[in-house]
Amino acid sequence: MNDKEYMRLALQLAKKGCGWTSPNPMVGAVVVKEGRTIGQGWHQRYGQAHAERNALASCTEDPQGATLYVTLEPCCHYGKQPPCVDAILDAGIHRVVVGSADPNPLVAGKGIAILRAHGIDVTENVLQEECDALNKVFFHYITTKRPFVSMKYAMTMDGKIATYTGASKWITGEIARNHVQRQRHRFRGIMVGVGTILADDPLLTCRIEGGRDPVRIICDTHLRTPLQSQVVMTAKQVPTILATCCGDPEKQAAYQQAGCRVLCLEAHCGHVNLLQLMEQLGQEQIDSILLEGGGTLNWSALESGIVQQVQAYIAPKLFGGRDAKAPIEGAGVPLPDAAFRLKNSRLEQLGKDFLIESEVEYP
Ligand code: AOF
Ligand code: ZN
Repeated sequence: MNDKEYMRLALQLAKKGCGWTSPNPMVGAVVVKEGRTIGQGWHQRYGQAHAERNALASCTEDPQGATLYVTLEPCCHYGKQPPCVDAILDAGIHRVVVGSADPNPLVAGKGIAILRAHGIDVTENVLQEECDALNKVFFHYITTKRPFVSMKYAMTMDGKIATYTGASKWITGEIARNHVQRQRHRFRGIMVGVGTILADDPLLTCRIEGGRDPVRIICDTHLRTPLQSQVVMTAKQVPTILATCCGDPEKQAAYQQAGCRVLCLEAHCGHVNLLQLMEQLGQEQIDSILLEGGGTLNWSALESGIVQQVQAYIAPKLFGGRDAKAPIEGAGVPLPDAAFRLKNSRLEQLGKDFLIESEVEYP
């Protein structure tokens, strides 16, 4: 096997941490000695041992003189864990092959510099694109301190998210809907507007076995969420945040008694200030948010510049209907030239449906 093949193995190991490592990265590592894979490890859970130490601890032979493949630059700081560079030096590793550089200001090239200063042969940027893509959430969060927001919606080929009667169950098939459930496991928060609560009374949990529920965030400027809604009724089991501009202590208390947290924020154009909300959620270690709309919140989110990615699930169906809703409403842009532009689009077929995933390109 060559460097790329070992790095591919390290990437597969890293993915096993998906959903459990946030707000830290997914990382995988492989130890290879004279062509034999003698150790493998990954970062399993936030706060626990890093991938490099797990791989070294799993070695079936003495790693002295071996090569370590790791998807992210080894750390050199004391955080919840001791520096990985120390473990690499102690183990007598001769060569380190790295996928992504670590933009964490505590590391940022210093990990690699320390290894080189100790005479270790370091090769950088092996499968860098794949390694970077794996941790796009971490890279965004560690550099901006705000959550990575993915706007997700399911629509027909004529761009409708419901029929004119408001019915939306279901637009896409089972495979696409399971894919969405996996996103709910992967993202730390899920955000909707109060309109979605009033229209659909959703639970917003992750229904895959062994999955993790995201923190539910409801943007509710005037506190109109019904106390009898499913999200409020289950707030003692699943963390639920109401983001509001309503400072009425009595109204707030009713939600708090039900187990919700109420975040009172500034207003921005008559709605919750989303940038301020993202800053607060970032401080609470929420590194990623799946934005499940509806149209009013989706537009406000785009306009506020908080959206990094769009995930459009598209069903080969047509609903028609002048009054049938579209995924993004609000005022919209006046001219095609003023469009929000998307880049690095990826297309995936999910049964009969398609997912287009793109990054938002802010000027
Ligand atoms: C991880 N897992 O496998 C690697 C990480 O607080 P700590 O000690 O867990 O350090 C977290 C930082 O360590 C993280 O932001 C990243 O820069 C670096 N590498 N982190 O959680 C790992 N290799
Ligand atoms: Zn480390």
